[in-house]
Amino acid sequence: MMTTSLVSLRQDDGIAVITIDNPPVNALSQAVRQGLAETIEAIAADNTVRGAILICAGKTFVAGADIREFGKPPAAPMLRDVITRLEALDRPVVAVIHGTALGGGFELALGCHYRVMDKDAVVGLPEVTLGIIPGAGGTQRLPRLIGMAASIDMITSGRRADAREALKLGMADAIAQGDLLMSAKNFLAAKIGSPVRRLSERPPTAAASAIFAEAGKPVAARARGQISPVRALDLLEETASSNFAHGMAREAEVFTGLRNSDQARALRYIFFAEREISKIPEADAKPRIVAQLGVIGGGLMGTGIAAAALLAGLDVTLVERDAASADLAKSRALGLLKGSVERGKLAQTDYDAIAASRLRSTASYAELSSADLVIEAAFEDIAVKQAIFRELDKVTKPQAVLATNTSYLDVGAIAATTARPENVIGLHFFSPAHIMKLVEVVVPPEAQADAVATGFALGRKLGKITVRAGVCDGFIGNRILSAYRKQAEYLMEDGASPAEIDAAFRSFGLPMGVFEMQDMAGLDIIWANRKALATRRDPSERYVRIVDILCERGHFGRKTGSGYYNYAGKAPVPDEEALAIIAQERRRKGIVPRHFTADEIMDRILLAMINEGSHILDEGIALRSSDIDVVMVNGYGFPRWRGGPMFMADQMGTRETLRRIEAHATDDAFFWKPSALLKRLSEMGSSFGTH
Ligand code: 3H9
Repeated sequence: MMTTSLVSLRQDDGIAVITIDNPPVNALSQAVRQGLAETIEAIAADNTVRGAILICAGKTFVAGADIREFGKPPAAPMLRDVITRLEALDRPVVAVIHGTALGGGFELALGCHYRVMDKDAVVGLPEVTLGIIPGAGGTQRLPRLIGMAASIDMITSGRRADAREALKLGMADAIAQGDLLMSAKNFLAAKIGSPVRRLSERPPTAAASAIFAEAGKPVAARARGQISPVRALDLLEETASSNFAHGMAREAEVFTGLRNSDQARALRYIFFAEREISKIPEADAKPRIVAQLGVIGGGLMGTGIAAAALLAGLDVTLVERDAASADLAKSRALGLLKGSVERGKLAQTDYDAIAASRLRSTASYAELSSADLVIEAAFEDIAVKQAIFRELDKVTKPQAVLATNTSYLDVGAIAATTARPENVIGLHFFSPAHIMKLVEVVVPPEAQADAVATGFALGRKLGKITVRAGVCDGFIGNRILSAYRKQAEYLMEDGASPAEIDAAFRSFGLPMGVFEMQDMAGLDIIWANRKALATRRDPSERYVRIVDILCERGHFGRKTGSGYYNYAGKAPVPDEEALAIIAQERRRKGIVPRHFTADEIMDRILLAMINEGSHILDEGIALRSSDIDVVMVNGYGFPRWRGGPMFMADQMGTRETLRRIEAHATDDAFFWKPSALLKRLSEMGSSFGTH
C-alpha cells in the first residue's frame, strides 16, 4: 500500500500490517513518528481495512523514544499525538511484541487495542532510569489497564516484566503460539467486528490514597536522591482520579520539565557510556570458545564467579586445596544457586542438572585439562598466585586463557611465571560475583588480542558490564578507591569523625560510607594490602596509621564485632576505641581538629576521585574518561544520576574545577598531585563543560 523508508504498510486480505524497521532497536525517531502518523492516516481513510497489526523488523519491537533526540528541541509529530491517533482508529489494532517493548515502545503498544507477545519478549517503562517519566501516555494508560498498585511498581522502578507476568497482569492479551505474525492474525480475526477497546476511554483508577502513602517511603529510599521515581509517584497520585485529557496534560508537563534536567542529562550520558565500553582495540579479534570454565579457590569470590558462570550456561570445575575444601566449595556454590531458584532466576530443573553434572569440584589441577578458561580467585598474595599459575601452565591446554581475579596485584608479573604470558589476563570481579554487574578486564602488555576478546566475550556472556583496564595498582576502580579512601583518612585525622564522613557519602547518594564499607569488607584485607605496598609508598606522602592500629589490636570490622564501628548491639554505633585511637593520632601529629561540613567532605572526596581519574586517563589505564564513570557507577555505588566523577568534572568546567583544587591544594593537610588533571583540563580547553 505505502512505504516510508522506516515504516511500511501492506494489506493482506483486509488486514493492514504496519512494520517499523529502524535498526538497531526501532527507536521512535522523528522519521519513524512521521512514518507512523502517515500510515495511521492511510488506514483511517481506507474502508477496506478491517483490522491492523503493528509489528517490528529485526531483533526487537520498539525499544523506546530515540534517546539521542532528547538533547535537542522536540520535533513534530509528538509521540503522544501519534499514539492518540492510533488509538482513535475504529478498527482493532494489535501490537505484536518480540524482543523488548520499552518506554515509548510500550506506550505505543498500549495505544493499540490489544497486545500479543512472543514468549521471550519483555515489556517495561524504564523512563525513570533515564531521569524522566513516561511521556507518551504511559502514566495514564497503564493504571487504567493493570490498576494503580502494579503500575506504581512498574513505573517507579522502571523494571521489565516477561511475557508470563505481562499476561498475568493484563499487559499482554495473549502469548503467541508458533509463528508470531500468524498468531497475531488469528487473534485479530476474533476481534474484527467488535467495538474497539480504548484505554483512554476507561474511567480513572480511583486508587486509595493508602497505596501512595505506602509506596512513598520505599520509592524515596531506593531513589537515593534521584528525582524521577519520586516525581513519577507524585504524578500518579495527583492524576489518579483525573480525566484522561487532564492526566495527559500533566504528564507532558512533568516529562518536559525533567527531560532537560541535570539528572536526566547525567543518566543519558551513563546509558551511552555503558555502550561505549565495548569499543576496545581488540574488538576485531575473534574470541575463543569458552564452554568449560575452571575456577581456582572456593571462597566467596570463587564460588560467586562459579555461580555466575553456571547461571550463564557454562560448565564449571572448582579447584580447592583438598577434598574436604572442594566439597565445601561445591556446596557453597550450590547454596548461592538455591538463592537464584528462590528468586525465580533459575529453574529447578536447571539447578538439578548443575548439581548432578555441570558443577564439579576437585583437589586436582589435572581436572582442568579440558578447561577453555581458568579464573584464579585465591588469596591476594603474589607468591600464592604465581605458584598457582605455574601449576596451571603445566596442566591446561596451550590455548586456554588463564585469568587472575586479583584486585591490586601486577597481572604482568603473574603472567611472567608462565610460558604463555600472551594468554594471561586479569578478570576483576566484584563481590558477590553472581550479583555485582561489573568486571574489569585487565590487559598486560604481552596479552594477545584474542585472549582479551575472550575475556570480554565471557564478561558479556555472564551479563556483566565489562570495562578494559591497564595494569597498575588497583586498575581503574580500586585505584580510585585508594585515592578517596586516603582523602577520607585525612579528613578523619583533621577532625571529621568516621560517622560524619559516612553520613556525607550517603547524603551524596552513595549506598554506604567509606568507613562502614571497610568494616564490612574486613579491615584485615586493607591492612594486608597496605603492608604489601609499604615499600613502594612515597615517603614524603602523608600517612594515616589509624586502620593499622585498629588491626594490630585485632579489630577487623564486622567479622570481629568492631572496627570503626561497634557491632555488639542491634545497630552499629561509633566504636569508642576507634575514636580514642583517632584522638591519640591527632595529638601525636599535633593536629587541632576542625569541623567539616558534609559539602566540604564530599568536595574533597570528589576532587580526589577526579584527580586520580585524570592520572588513570593520562597513563592510558582507562581508554576513555567515560569508562572510569562506568566503573565508579557500577562497582562502587557512585550515584548513577550524577553521571560519575569525570562527568561531574566536565559539568563543573575547567575554571571551577581548578578553583576548587586550588582551594584544597593550599591546605597543608591535603596531598595533591594535580598535574594530570591540569593537563586534562587544558586538553579539553573550551569544549570543557559543554555536555
Ligand atoms: C522513552 O521512551 C520516553 C517515552 O516515554 C516517550 C517520550 C515522548 N535510543 O543496548 P544495546 C542504541 S525513553 C537511541 O547495545 P542490546 C544503543 O546506543 C527510552 N539509541 O543493545 C546502541 O547503539 P551503538 C526508553 C538506542 O541488544 C544500539 O542501540 N527505552 C536506544 O544489548 C544497541 O543497543 C529505554 O530506556 C534508544 N532508545 O539491548 C531502552 N536504545 O551500537 C533503552 C538502544 O551505536 N535500550 N540504542 O552503541 C535498551 O535498554 C537496550 O538498548 C535494549 C537492547 C534492551 C533495547
